[in-house]
Amino acid sequence: MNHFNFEFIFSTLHILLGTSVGPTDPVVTLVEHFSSSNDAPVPWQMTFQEAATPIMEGIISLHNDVMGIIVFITIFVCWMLARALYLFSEDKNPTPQHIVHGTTIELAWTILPSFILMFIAVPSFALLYSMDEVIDPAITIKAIGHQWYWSYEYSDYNTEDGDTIEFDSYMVQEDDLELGQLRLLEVDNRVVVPTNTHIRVLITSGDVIHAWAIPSLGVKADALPGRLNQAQMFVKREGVFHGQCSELCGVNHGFMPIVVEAVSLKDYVSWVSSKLED
Ligand SMILES: [Cu+2]
Repeated sequence: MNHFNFEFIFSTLHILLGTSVGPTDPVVTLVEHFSSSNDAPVPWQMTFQEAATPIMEGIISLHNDVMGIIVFITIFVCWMLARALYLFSEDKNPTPQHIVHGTTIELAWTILPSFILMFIAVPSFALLYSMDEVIDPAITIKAIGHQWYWSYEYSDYNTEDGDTIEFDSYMVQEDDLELGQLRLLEVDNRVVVPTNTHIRVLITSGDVIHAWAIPSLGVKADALPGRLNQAQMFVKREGVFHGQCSELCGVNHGFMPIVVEAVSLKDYVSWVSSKLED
């Protein structure tokens, strides 16, 4: 697991010390931790959910690179500020200098940051344009936002009667949750996709603005009425990926989650045929 999680650390400590504190059993927490992929938020989570697409891997690695640069800049600026404050005193600096400007230093503090920005811009734009690129998709899924649920259409498949795969996806209410299902994050009809396949998602809305977003897949696109937005995903591993509507869309905005289930191509084909038979 590549994320920093307080619960995990506490559980490990409890097991080492042979103590059990709090309502959660540390052993259960630990087992859960190693047995499930981190494709949904966990308590006290500090970093990203685990990446399942090349795009999300790129986002995380760009974030890490930029964080390194931020740390360097922050330390440098704080050091200069502290030093200037410390020396701005008659005791420490009885004869102040009268310099008000200097061409060399002004050139340096203009050009140097612009180089840092260019250094960040190159990988950032490369990532941005690769996110926009839809490479010959094998499957197209249409996600339509509604107040307050999502509906999906798989228009690649048709029966002789002209039926396609269309379904609504509602949140599972708290009272109906089964053991292991996540509160506010589980839906009655999941979006099933195959792994290692280029998938295009067309995103739109039937009423107000919503947004289709799944952290682990690196997808977040607004669903606008009368407009078709496009996103792509290439899921590298099987799993259940949780997301939420990410645009304030009304009172039940927090209750229209998104669940994508990535399965093998074989399982996907049998899912499609079972859906077409319905
Ligand atoms: Cu919404």
